[in-house]
Amino acid sequence: MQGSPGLLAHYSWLDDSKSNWEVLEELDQDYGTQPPYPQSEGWGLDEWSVTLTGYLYVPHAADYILTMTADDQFSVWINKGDLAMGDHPTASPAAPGSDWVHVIDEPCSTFVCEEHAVTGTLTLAQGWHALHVYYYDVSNSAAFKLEWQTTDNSIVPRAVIPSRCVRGVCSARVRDP
Ligand SMILES: [Ca+2]
Repeated sequence: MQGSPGLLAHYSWLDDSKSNWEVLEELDQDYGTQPPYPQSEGWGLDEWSVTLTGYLYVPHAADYILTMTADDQFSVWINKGDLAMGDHPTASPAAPGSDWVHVIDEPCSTFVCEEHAVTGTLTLAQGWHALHVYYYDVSNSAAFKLEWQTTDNSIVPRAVIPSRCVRGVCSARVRDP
């Protein structure tokens, strides 16, 4: 898989009133009460999102537990089969026949949620898998962390997914779910 370590991050405030793209290496981010980019550049404190897309390298075929710790709204999808990035998940659950698995889904039905962990488990083959992560800050502080481990903790111990195991891609079809 070519490209730099990290995932392609699309930051958006108020439906792309402001937006920016960058490669995000660390899947453990704490923005405090600030927006991802300076308020002096027009970014608001709240109601911003980041969509991370790219590929995840799975080192061993195994059952994996993913844990996302964040506030407000977040989701994680993994494609168990198709490596094409054209068919991003657009709904929950993914369309019938799709290989996208909605591993983690936190819609934060109370509007604003305190930071908390949500886990999902799935079986993955060794190799690259398309990955799609969505985070939305409604208000207050903003942070997210994405960890993995195998159910047999001796194979892949719980840790933040390392940047060397993810690759971003450039795609005009990347959209918020
Ligand atoms: Ca928040």
